[in-house]
Amino acid sequence: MNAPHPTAALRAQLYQDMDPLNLTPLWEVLHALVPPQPATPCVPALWRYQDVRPFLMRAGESITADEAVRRVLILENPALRGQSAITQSLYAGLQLILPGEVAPSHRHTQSALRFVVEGSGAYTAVDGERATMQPGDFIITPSRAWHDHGHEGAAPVVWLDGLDIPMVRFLDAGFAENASTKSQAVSRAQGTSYARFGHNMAPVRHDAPFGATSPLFSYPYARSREALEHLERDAPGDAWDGIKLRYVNPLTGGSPMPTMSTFMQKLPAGFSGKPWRQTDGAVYSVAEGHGEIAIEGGGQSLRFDFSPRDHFVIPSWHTARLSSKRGCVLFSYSDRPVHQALGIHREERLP
Ligand code: GTQ
Repeated sequence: MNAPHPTAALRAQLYQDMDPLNLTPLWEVLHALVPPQPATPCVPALWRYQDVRPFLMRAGESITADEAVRRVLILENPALRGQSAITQSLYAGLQLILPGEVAPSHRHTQSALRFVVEGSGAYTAVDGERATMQPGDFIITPSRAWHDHGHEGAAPVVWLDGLDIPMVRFLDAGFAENASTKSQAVSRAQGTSYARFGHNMAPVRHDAPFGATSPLFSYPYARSREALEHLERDAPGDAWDGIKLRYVNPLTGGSPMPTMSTFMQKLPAGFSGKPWRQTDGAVYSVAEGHGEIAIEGGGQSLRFDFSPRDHFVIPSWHTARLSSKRGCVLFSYSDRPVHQALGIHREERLP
């Protein structure tokens, strides 16, 4: 029997002796800390709406919007259970509001986006102005803006909530407060923000009312879809994305929120896209039609067929490829503006 290697014993003793001082050797973890390429713990996942909807409706029978404050089922990445996260930086949930309900007014540091999945007639009120929701509308709740949701229509309304909750938690920078009234007072007519900022024009004397966030807090589906249809007819599509547009803050041309980019794309009938990968993990909501997403990464290769109102996530630096036999429309969001602000965004379009 050989004695333990003297250096091994020396090291083991070092680790043990310094441990109470909360000291640990870099050389044991360096490779994992500075990986040769992104090594996300996240995995690809798909939530079929037909599977999720019954649980949303049961949530509707189990708790009121008022009691829940926000009646939401969180879409948790299967590899991040318990963390309320769909990627390391992003949160996603499906929120249900029933006729006559109010989700009471509050505000927080976290930015939120809504993408309307089912039903119409609910509204989000932001800073004194209501935006009525139709399926496919993209709505913003800026950081620190008071917001409440209500529903004066006749059938359940469900929307996707996309928030930067994990990012703000990582930075330990979040503040929140509840309003003293359930519904904020309406101080501006519906459509005022759209008239001011939604027509490639802006008030001559304005300050950005929400700082770095878009002053346009509702982007109606009818307008986005019209643009995509027009481009599908009259302009060449992209071999990776089909016809894809990014939503912009009209005052800056940048992303609508400082922490999240949002996109809408149309895959023409018969589209078979080329593969790509990007550092920003992305969450998708299927607005219309059917298609297929193939995702490779982390030693796994998966394919999901998707249908309207389904949701799926493509983790960072996973290779993905979209296709659709009969055409479809997809909404998506990611943390791209943060990658870009830090100068670390990377995208690879593969042949
Ligand atoms: O509507 O304000 O899904 O604060 C999670 C946190 C929705 C909201 C969520 C929130 C909200």
